[in-house]
Amino acid sequence: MIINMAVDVAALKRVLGLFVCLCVTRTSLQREDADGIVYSADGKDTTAFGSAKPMRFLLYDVNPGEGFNLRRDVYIRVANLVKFLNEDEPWTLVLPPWGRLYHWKSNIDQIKVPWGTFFDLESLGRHVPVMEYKDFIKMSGGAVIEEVYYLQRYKEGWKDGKWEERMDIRDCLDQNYYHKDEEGAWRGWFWGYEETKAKKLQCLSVQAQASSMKPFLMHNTTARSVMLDRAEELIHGAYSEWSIEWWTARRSMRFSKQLRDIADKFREQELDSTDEKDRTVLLEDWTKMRRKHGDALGGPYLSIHLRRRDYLYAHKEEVPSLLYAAEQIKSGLEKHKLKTVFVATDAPKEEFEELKGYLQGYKVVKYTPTKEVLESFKDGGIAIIDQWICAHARVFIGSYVSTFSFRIQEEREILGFSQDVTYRRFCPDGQLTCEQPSKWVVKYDEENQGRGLHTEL
Ligand SMILES: Nc1nc2c(ncn2[C@@H]2O[C@H](COP(=O)(O)OP(=O)(O)OP(=O)(O)O)[C@@H](O)[C@H]2O)c(=O)[nH]1
Ligand SMILES: *[C@@H]1O[C@H](CO)[C@@H](O)[C@H](O)[C@H]1NC(C)=O
Repeated sequence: MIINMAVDVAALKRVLGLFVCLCVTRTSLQREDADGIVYSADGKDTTAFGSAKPMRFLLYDVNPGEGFNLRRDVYIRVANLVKFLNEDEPWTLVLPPWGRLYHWKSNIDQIKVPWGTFFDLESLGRHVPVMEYKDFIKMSGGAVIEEVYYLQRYKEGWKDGKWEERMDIRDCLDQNYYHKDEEGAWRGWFWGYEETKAKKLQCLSVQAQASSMKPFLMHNTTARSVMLDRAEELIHGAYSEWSIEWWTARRSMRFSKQLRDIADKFREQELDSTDEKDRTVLLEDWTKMRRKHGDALGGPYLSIHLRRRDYLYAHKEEVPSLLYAAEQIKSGLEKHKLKTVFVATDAPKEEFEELKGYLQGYKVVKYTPTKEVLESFKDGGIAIIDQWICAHARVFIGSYVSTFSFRIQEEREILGFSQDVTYRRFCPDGQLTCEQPSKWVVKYDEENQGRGLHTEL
């Protein structure tokens, strides 16, 4: 049994809670005789409920059609729900294994991928207590989830054409995702873990922000493990009201050390870019990190995210030809007196070669993984390496409304780049200017040293 702890000494008022929670966690772990790992920074403020309440587990899943980068946004909503729950009850977020993603086309095994492959669990744990699904199985003594709520829309749509918060148990609109086995247990995808079953399944029609699930989870169910499927149905709530919570959870989503190391080594070898020179040195503990616009300089290269493939059809009007993309790259390089461009793209090899052909006289760099790296870190890991390298460039140009580009912009915002070298995108052919991405400003929760939610529900 290992409990991973990183205590923030500044949060003295939480020290008592820390010990209480440690006891809770330890007893439940020992009782189950399991070696499950809970990543948790401070055990949350458990003083209010002492050791009386046992740990509960929240699991979730997302519509199978959603891509990697949107899923990361859904995590933020669910993590903040767990953060809220922990103000009153100890809950651990069970991380849904990755797999079966539409864009992950490399011919390798990519299901049941744990979160630790992509993200730094200790960093996630500084926001809310988290654990991998396989540890949940060990800890709860089997792959059994007590209750699944399948979130869905309202059959009749919005009431009077207006969106308003509501949730009701309703008949399931879509029966295809789960079925009952001979013993009466519910079976479904469950991230590829075939042995997993649920004791109870209900459909819940929701129009709600994630935090509104808190009273339901506290008062309408006593199950120790609850799964919310189709969690993307929950929304964040208005940005004006929720931006601090959003950014706090976002900052906790550090990439795994292994992936950062691979990308950093590539930066150093191919792009003459190191954190010291680029002024992008990170503190291991993100809760202590505060950076201002302009603090980061970035490596001596321009980076681009050029989304192709399905984007050519989905956003025909907004995607430039390769030739016109090259024109924009050149003008960016010249403006910033750079000679090197790093290209992140989902384009086939021929398209990359064509683009390179238009950029003679410049150094055009792309990251190509070795077979071992691809096998260990999968398509998701390669995407993260690309994102991390893009995030450290002196200037970044992204693709129109791509969540892949958005995640890079956020990373740059956290690193402290000035906004005019981050929030830029490729314009379609013939347009010298076009509508640029909206600028988001990283927010810190000063009262709580960035450790989470401060508003009362
Ligand atoms: N390695 C790598 N993969 C990419 C790149 N661009 C797109 N992809 C792949 O294509 C997927 C794009 O979809 P996502 O961004 O995940 O998901 P999405 O929500 O559909 O995002 P967009 O379609 O870009 O808005 C990524 O997850 C990657 O698998 C890139 O520059 N590098
Ligand atoms: C939760 O319980 C309350 C109180 O019994 C009830 O009014 C409410 O409808 C329940 N919520 C749902 C979604 O069933």
